[in-house]
Amino acid sequence: MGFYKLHFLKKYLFFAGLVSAGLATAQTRSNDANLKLWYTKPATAWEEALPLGNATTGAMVFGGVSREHYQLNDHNLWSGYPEAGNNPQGPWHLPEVRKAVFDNDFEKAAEIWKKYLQGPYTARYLPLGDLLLKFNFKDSSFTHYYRDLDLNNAISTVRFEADGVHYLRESFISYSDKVMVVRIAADKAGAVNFTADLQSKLHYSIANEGNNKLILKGKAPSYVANRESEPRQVIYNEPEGEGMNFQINLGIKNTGGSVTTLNNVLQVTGANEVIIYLTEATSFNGFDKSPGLQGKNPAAEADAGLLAASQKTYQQLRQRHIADYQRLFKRVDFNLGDDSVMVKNPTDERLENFNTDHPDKQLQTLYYQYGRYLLIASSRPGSAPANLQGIWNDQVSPPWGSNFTTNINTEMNYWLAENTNLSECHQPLFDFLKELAINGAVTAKVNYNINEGWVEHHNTDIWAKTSTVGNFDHDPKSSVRWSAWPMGGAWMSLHLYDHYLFTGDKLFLRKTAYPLMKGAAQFMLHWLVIDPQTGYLVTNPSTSPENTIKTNGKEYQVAMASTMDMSIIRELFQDCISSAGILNNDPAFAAQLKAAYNKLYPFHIGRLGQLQEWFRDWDDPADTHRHISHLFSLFPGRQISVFNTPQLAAAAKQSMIYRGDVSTGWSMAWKVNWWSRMHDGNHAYKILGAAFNYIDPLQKKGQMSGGGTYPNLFDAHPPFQIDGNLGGTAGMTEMLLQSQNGEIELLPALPDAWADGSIKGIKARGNFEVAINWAQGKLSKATIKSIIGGNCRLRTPIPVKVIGIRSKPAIGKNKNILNALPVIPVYQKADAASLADVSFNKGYVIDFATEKGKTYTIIPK
Ligand code: FUC
Repeated sequence: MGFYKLHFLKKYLFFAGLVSAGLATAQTRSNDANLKLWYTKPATAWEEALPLGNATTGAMVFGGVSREHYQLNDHNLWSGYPEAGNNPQGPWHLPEVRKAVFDNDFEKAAEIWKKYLQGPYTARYLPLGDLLLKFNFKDSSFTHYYRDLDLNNAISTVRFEADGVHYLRESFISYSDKVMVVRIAADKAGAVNFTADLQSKLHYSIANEGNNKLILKGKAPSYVANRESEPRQVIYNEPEGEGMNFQINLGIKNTGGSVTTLNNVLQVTGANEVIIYLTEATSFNGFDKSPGLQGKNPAAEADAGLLAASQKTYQQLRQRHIADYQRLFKRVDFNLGDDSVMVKNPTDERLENFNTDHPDKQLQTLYYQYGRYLLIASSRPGSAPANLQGIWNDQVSPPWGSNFTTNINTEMNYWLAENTNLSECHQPLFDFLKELAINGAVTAKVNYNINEGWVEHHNTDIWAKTSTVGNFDHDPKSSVRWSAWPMGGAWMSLHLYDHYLFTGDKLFLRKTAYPLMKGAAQFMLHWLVIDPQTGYLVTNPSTSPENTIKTNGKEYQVAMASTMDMSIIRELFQDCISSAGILNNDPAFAAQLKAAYNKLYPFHIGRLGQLQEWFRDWDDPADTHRHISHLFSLFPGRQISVFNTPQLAAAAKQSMIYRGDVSTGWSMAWKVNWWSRMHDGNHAYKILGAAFNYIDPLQKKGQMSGGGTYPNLFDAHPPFQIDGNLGGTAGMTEMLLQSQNGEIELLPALPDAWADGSIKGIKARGNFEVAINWAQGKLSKATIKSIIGGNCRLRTPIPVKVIGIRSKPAIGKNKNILNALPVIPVYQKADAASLADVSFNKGYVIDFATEKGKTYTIIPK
C-alpha cells in the first residue's frame, strides 16, 4: 500500500495544495511523517475507528466510503442526577464491623458491611449521537483507500478514488472554537453528493432550520441499570423531568451545488466542496444541580457555538486548531529510530506483526505519543476528567458504566500528565477533587459520623458521588472487596502535591492543593483506629482492592491495615507535612500528622521474601491477581525505592515476580512503571511488548483475559479502557527519566532494545525540562532547562560534566523542593526467605545550581 500512498500523493497534488494552503503560518513546527495511525480499509468495529476530541466533544471516525460514521460524545453526558447515596445506618454498624475484624471474624465483618454500609452504584457515561454521511458509491468500486489520524495536528483524513474521482475528507475537533469540522472535497467540480443525518441511541427528536441546518434535541435516561438482572434497564422521564437534556447542531456550507432538506435529512447535490460544522451541548449545570430540573439550556451554547464557528473560514478554524493542539503536543519528541520497511505498513498490520525480538521501534514511539494525544483529546482545562474510556463511548450501558474507578483507573489516566509535559491537562482532575471534597464531607458525616475532612470510595461519576457502591446490598453480586474501600480521595489528593513538585507553583499549593489534601488527611486521622493487639494505628475494615485473602481453605474480603491503605495514608500524611512546612501555615496540624505517622502499621516482609499485601502473612504465591496494590509505595508512591529502602524494594520485586507479567491492559501498564522504578528496563520492556499483543475487536475476548491493544491502538483490558494507554506512556517515560527520589535520574531503566534514541521535552520534579540522547545504550548528551531555578541534583549512569558550570558530587539533602523523603520503618519476619536481588548500576550523582530560564548541557566526562 505504500506505493499507492505515494502514487496517490504525487498524482493528486490538487489535494496537497488545498490542504496546505494557509498552513505555513500556523505550522511553525516540523511534522514527523510517520507520526500517524493509518489504515487501508474503513473501520468496521468501533475499536478500529479513530478518536478525535477537544475534551468536551469526542468523536470516533469510521472512514466508511459510502457511509461515513462519526460516533459522538459529550464529556458531561451521563445518566442520572445528583444523588448522594449516603447510608445513615453506617455509624451504628461501623463499630460492629470493627469489632468483628479485631475478633478475627472477617466473614461477619463483611456481612455487616454489606448489609448496612453500602450505597448505590454510579451513573453511566452515555453516547451522545451519531453523524451519518451517506454517499452514492458502491462500496466495492473504490480504490486507493487511505485513512489516518495524524498526531502532528490531530486531524483525521480519509481519501479514496471512486468513479474516477478522488475524494478527501478531513475532520478535527477544535478546542479553541468548540466545534467539530469536516471538510469534504473532490478533484472534479460538482462531484460532492451526499446526505447528512443525525441520530442518537438516547431519546431524541430532530428538526431542520432552513435548508442547511439540523438540530437534534435529546434526553438522557434518569437511570441505567447496573446489572442485567434488574427489571428496568433504562428509565426515561418526561421531557421536563429528571435526566440530562442535550442538543447537537449540524450546519453545512457548500461551494457550488445545493443543499436541501427532506425528512430531516440534509441533501448535498453537485457541490465542489462542503464544510460541516457540528456543535453540541448538554444541560449539565454542575455536579450538584439536577440537569433536568435546574439545567442549562443546551440550545444557547450549541447555537452560539455554531454561529461563531460558521463565521470563520475552514482554514481559519484549522489553523487555530493546529496552533492550539501543537502548543501542547509538540513539547515532546521521542525517537528510537524507524525501520524503513515497517513504517510503510498500515498500523493494524504493524501491531499484528509486533514482536519484541525484531521490534518495530517507531510503533513504540507512535504508541507513546498516542497516549499524550489521548490525554489532550480527553482532558483540558474546563472539561470533565478523562473517564474509563477517556471521552469515547458508544454504549448506553458501557462496561463498568465508563465511570471514574478510583482504585487505580482514574489515577492512572493522569500518571503521564506531568512527566510528559501536559501539566494543564491535569487540571480537570483538580477541579473534580473540589467537588468530591464537598460531597465527601457529607459522606464522611452520614456514613461514619466523621465531622472533619472528606472521603471518596471505589467509584465516582459526573455527580461527584462519594458514597460507597454495592447497590445497598440489593445485588447478590456486589462485593465488599470493592465497596469497603474509602481510599479514593486520599489517593487522588496525592496528585495535587505531585503537581506542585513538578511545577513549583506555591500559589496552587496554598490555595488549591493544601486545603484538599488536608481534608483527605483529616478524614484518615479519624478513620484510623488503634489495633488493641499491636498498638499500631490501622484501617479497619480494610481491603486490598478487589483481591481476597485465602487462608485455611477460606476466602475473606476484609481485614485490617492492608498494605495499600497504610501506604496511601503514609504518602498523604508525608505530603501534608511537607506542604505545611513549605507554606509555613499549619504547624499544629503537621505535628498531629507526624505523631500519627509514627504509629502507622508498618510494611512487613513475609515468609516468601515478599512485600506483604495483608496485615498478616496471608500472601499466596500462586495468586496472579491483576491488582498488586501493595506495591503502591514503589509506584505511584515514592516511599519504597531501590536507593532509600532497598530491603522493601527487594520484597516488592519478589511480589512482582510471583504475580507474573501478563495481565489485563492497565495492570501491565502499572507493571511497566514498577519495573522501571526497580531499574530493570529489560523487564519493563518485556511487559511493554506483551501490551502490544494484537486484540481483534471482532473476537470478543473475556474481560479478565490477557490484555493488549486494538487496531486503533486503544488499550484492551479487554474491553477498551484508556488507562492502559495513558499508564503505558507514563511508564515509558519512567524508563528514561525519574525524579521521585529528590534527584533527576537520566536513563534509569533503559532496555537493551532501545539502544539508540533521544527524547526531548519531558519533565522532572523541580520543574526541569529534560532532553536526553543516547547511543549504543550509553548517555551521549542531555540538556536540562531550569524553569524556576534551584539546585539540580542529577544522577547519571556514567560520570558527566555540565558544560560551562562547576558541579560537585552531591552530599546531604537536596536543597530543592525535591527534598528526599524520610526512611520508612520496616519489620522483617525472622523466617523470611532471602530477598530478591535489586543491585544495579547506581551511577554518579552531582549537584549544580541553576538559574531560572537557563538551559544546561550535560556530556560524558
Ligand atoms: C476495577 C478493575 C477492573 C476494571 C474496572 C474498571 O474493577 O479491577 O479490572 O479495570 O475497575
